[in-house]
Amino acid sequence: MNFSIQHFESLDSTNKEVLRQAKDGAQQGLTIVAEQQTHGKGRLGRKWETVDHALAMSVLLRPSIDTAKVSQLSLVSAVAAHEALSLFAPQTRIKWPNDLLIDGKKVCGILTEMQQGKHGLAVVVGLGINVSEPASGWAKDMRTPPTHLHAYSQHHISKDDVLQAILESLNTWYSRFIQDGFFPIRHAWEKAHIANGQTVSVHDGNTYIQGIALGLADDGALRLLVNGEEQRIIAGDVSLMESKT
Ligand code: BT5
Repeated sequence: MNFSIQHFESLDSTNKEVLRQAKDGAQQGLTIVAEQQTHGKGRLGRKWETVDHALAMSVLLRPSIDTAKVSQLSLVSAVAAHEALSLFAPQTRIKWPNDLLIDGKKVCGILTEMQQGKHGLAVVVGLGINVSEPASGWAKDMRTPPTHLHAYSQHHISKDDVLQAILESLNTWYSRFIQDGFFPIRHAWEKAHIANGQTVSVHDGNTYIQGIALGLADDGALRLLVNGEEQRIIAGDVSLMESKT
């Protein structure tokens, strides 16, 4: 994939900018990076804080896949981000579906969105990565305690180093997904998952379900053992019971 990178000082949201340009026919590989986001988006309508020294980036993909499989691209992105961030902090782990944690603290969040238009299917993968300690401090009400890459590295890390590492890994794992399907992604994801075999609590917006995380189903759902029976979780937030993340 050829990445065409555009840098902005400030945007509402890098995901929104990619979707705007996709509507006008932008090609796969368009990458939007912003220093600031006034309306950074999390999943399920939540807010993403683009603190200073953070990387906010979004990449446009135009896969020829069934829209039912688009959610698998979130897991492809998590595997790619895991590989890239592990270069700087080898302890990085994935928490379902696509949070990246170090020592149980959140260093990166991923939001995948899609749009159908006259130029076909557009999928945007947006990543927010905390690179260094924000001078302004963190918001108080984060659901999972936040952290940054520099806390785990002896070396200086520039935002551009992180951007390049993410794009390289995304290219590798996206190509693998397009050529070989979800199987290799599932395998890599499970190896990097923080909670396999651990008791977790899943909040689906209404209720909390407690069970043992078994791994991923073929379609990317979380397999959870609840009272001896396997359940599939399609959407929700996972907390590890042991570490309360
Ligand atoms: C996510 O949502 O983690 C997806 C975040 C994706 C952000 C990127 S930045 C580039 C691109 N453009 C966008 O507009 N979005 C994407 P979720 O799992 O819903 O987590 C959101 C929650 O994470 C918030 O409710 C906070 O508790 C917490 N949070 C917000 N900012 C954070 C930060 N900088 N570091 C750690 N946690 C944060």
